[in-house]
Amino acid sequence: AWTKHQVGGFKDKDAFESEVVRHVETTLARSLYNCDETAAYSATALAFRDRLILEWNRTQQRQTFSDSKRVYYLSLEFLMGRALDNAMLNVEQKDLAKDGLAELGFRVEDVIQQEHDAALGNGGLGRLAACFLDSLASLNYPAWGYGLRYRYGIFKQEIIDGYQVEVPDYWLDFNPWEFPRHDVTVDIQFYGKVLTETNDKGNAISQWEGGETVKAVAYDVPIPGYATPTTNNLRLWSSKAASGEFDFQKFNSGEYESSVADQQRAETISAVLYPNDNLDRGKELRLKQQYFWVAASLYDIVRRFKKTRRPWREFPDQVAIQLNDTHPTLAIVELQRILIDLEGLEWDEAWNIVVNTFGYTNHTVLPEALEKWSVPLIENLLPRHLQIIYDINLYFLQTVERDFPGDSDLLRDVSIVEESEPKMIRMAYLAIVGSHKVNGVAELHSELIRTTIFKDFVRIFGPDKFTNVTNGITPRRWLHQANPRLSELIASKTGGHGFLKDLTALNKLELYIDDKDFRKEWAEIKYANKVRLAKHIKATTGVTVNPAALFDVQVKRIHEYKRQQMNIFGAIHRYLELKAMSPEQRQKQMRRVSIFGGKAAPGYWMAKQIIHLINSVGAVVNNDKDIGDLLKVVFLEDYNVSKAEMIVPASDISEHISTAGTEASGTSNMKFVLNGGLIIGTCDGANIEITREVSQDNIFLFGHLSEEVDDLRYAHHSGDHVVDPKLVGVFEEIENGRFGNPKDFSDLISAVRDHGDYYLVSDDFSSYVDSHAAVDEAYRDQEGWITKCITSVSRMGFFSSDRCINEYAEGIWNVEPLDTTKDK
Ligand code: 26Q
Repeated sequence: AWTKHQVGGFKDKDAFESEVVRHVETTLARSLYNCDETAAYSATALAFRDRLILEWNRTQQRQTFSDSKRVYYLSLEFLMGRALDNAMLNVEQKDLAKDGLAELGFRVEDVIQQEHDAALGNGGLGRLAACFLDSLASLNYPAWGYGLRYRYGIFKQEIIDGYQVEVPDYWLDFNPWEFPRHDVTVDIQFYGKVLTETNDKGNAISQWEGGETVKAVAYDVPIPGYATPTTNNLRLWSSKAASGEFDFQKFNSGEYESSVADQQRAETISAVLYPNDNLDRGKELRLKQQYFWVAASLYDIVRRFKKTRRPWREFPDQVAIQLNDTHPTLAIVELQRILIDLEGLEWDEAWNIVVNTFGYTNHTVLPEALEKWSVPLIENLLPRHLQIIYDINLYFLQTVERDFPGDSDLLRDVSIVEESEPKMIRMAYLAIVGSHKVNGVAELHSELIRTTIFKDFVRIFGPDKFTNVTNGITPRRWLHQANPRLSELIASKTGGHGFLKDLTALNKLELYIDDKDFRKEWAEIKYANKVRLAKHIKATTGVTVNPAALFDVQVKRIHEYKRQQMNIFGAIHRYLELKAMSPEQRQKQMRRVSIFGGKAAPGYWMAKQIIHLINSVGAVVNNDKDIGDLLKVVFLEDYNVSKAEMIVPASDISEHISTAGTEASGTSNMKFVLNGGLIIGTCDGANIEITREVSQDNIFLFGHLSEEVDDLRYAHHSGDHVVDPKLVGVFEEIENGRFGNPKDFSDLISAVRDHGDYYLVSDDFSSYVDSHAAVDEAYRDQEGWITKCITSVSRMGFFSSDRCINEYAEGIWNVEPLDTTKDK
């Protein structure tokens, strides 16, 4: 058994306070009299960080001595958000910090807000990686994350005259949560050529030589688990010129500028996160990032394994590596290269080790997001890797030819090398061939990859290689941290905070469904969260919204498949209907606030038009005296993790309305329901499993099913495509100039009307509008609504990322938690 101050915390409030004061006066070199909120944040963060370090060291020692199998989660994105609030809550000392800071004259909530988000990710995939780290630590799994330490995270979004403007996110000015390890470096090679010789046994030996070298420097970030001493490590690599590269020869011989240029080129590798979400564009720098990070991580993993002095065949008993999408697929090739070229293993023995080590998670079926790299690009940058990829493909196709003789269509279809001009390497196929398990992220999605994009591989490898692990979210950040009052209310009814570690305990709430005081408190919490968001909306957009109105929220990356355009068309339709009513009739309508947020990839034209349309509609609707409180449309600038923590708890209904079959899972859907909001959504991704858990009565589903999508798309091109009449009415008003220059929005309209409506906006529009009418009716009955919300929350236990991580651990990694109570 442990006591709280042993788990990374402070002995008491005074101990905390004196550490804060010490950091203000020494580390920050300031006097207490000119300590502002920024300094208070810095000192508090440093104080908590100091406490984490001790458990972090102990955890690493414990994991090394126990010699247990470790999980390595390779992700190009970790969308962590803020660390201080999370650290205080995970060591269960936020109350202590609150009291201590109050004595120093600060409010803990204000201090927390000073922190800059760690925004090393685009959206769902990056946030999933962050939730997984929280669960791995909270469940005591020996696990490391490996990623890139981008100098610039996802850009900051400003809205100027209704348009998105991107501003760089320089976040490293003061970051107490990272520890540079200048002694942990790896030299990474690029370009060069392959020399092949024959050894004494007559075997060909290949060596990759020459080229340029860049140094990878490790930066470590502690990841504290909730209410456990386990503090895992996230290792982020930063690129630097290799010694010799910033050449003193050059420097002295007057080539100062070119020597600085070499250095800058090296540092460019980890300079910036690519801001595309669900889109692959084959840029060389992106491939460099991938190899740089993969090679440094594998070197590190192999070095750690070698210290155990075990034989190579035991590598997969010690190491599980999970590939977060295809971005780290080169790790498969790199490990094979290490084993055959550097360690001298035979191909088959090496390949066996490789396949048993890796697992691959697919996050998308969208064709434009499936990664491909051109052969000439790889050949130039990584010549030896291209050879190994060709060999992997050769041996793979030989087994296919053996098992399906004469099926040349099959050989062409499953080949890792696409026979195009130029030839392309299909990274997902390489990842499948080089892994022992492939998983999708929700049931429908896993079924779709088995039956569509990867169906041939199911024939070849059999069905057992393909599996599902439905995504989850950490209830620590997405309930306890984001919605502290709701967390306390739940704790008071379920017997303490145990539900934060076993989320199925939420089902005890259903016992209180008729408890008047409980329901009242529930409603008050939701209202208070809406008031807080209303204040934020007022402060940032100037729009006054009524917290008693129904808050209708869609916050996520802007993408045509996610259909924010359908949402804003729906809002326009609502506006037109209100305008057409008599004042008496109008006053009987439900009040709504339509809230949007999300970033568009900088080069994504359609997504940017959607943002502009939302803002243009807001400018008209929000200033229309006929409408008043009945409808407001707001776009919240710079949606990110810390904003989500405020927005999610304030929603009544949230929109998860992707074209069926396109959203692999979605995870914000889970966050909203967990915080007592309901969903309007399509039968897509995890919406389907949410429906299974909370029941059909507690979710507003609409639209066509994924089985129908192909036929509908086909029909659109057969000439008789008719746009839904309500949508025609919406288009007419846009084209009349009611929301500004219609030219600004013409591509949004023609995508639906003239270009085949690929995302089925028109097909789903009337059922979407009907479903919103059902939402209004349900919300009219406030008591009925609260019952739906409580019931839903009580049934959300399945969606904890703890459940999800346990499934990976058992079904894919074969790892077990490490007992933390048996310390020496
Ligand atoms: C690829 C190549 C080059 C540059 C960028 C990329 C790239 C970057 C990010 C491709 C895809 C992504 C991100 C994908 C993503 O976030 N997918 C989401 O993953 C979530 C977690 O599984 C799911 O819930 C979402 O449904 C899925 O869209």
